[in-house]
Amino acid sequence: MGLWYDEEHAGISRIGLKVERTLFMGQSPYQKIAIVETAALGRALLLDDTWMAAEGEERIYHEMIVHPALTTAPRICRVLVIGGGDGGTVREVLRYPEVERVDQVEIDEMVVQASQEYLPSIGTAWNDPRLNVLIGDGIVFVRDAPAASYEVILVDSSDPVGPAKGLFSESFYRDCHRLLVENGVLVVQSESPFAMRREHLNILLTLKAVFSEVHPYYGPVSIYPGGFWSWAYAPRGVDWRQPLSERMLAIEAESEYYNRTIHMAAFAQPNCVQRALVA
Ligand code: SPD
Repeated sequence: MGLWYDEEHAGISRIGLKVERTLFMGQSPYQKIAIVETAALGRALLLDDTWMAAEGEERIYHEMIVHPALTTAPRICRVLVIGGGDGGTVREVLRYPEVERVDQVEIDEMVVQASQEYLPSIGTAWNDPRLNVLIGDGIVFVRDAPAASYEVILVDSSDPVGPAKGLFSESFYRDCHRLLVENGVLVVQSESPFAMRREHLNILLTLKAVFSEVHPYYGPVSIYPGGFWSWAYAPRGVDWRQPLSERMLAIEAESEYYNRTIHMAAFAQPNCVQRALVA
């Protein structure tokens, strides 16, 4: 049978992978951190026994959290990433030559250090001179940062429990709105529309209280509950339907999953979400 690592979801289901060996196990001030070698998907990161990223399928999640915003915002010189301590999100952001600076604010230094050591295939851009990694609380950072300092903000958090809970609050979204320039975009990971319907809708409705438009979009992530995940695109005057052709061509040529057709299709909304958003 061998050793299996299971994420238990809501006490009624499990997402399990066969584990060949444990590479890192630690307890930071914020959470339990594990990095394991799985038989199916290579090395994988878990926080508090919840799957975060696995080498064999992380590209879908990281391409989807980054490229819809980065192909549509007119200017993308200054990008803020909150969370994302495994390095996959900043790797995708730094594929754009127009990006001049990425500030990444991650609360848990141990996640960054363990990922740098054991997940080098995910975090391939740690040494990019445009990247400025700050260890600190994203909530405090956005509260104190000056208005209109970023063209794109990406929130690559864990689930809305424990250390990430405050990253789903209305006051946090208000600070993100203030930090964005006109014609800027905020994207947040927004849980599973099926396995975490209540959380997903709460995120969309909370964002809607702050941004005049909110557009959820969807894609597969096999190691997350439900296997089908979502992100929410909250623009200040940017149209998600208009990716810039030159940028799209360059990005889709090298992506595992993301392309123009996926971009357009991902924004199709299930009826249950549509109804909740107009109610
Ligand atoms: N259920 C897990 C949700 C985690 C989303 N963020 C993952 C971080 C990958 N960079």
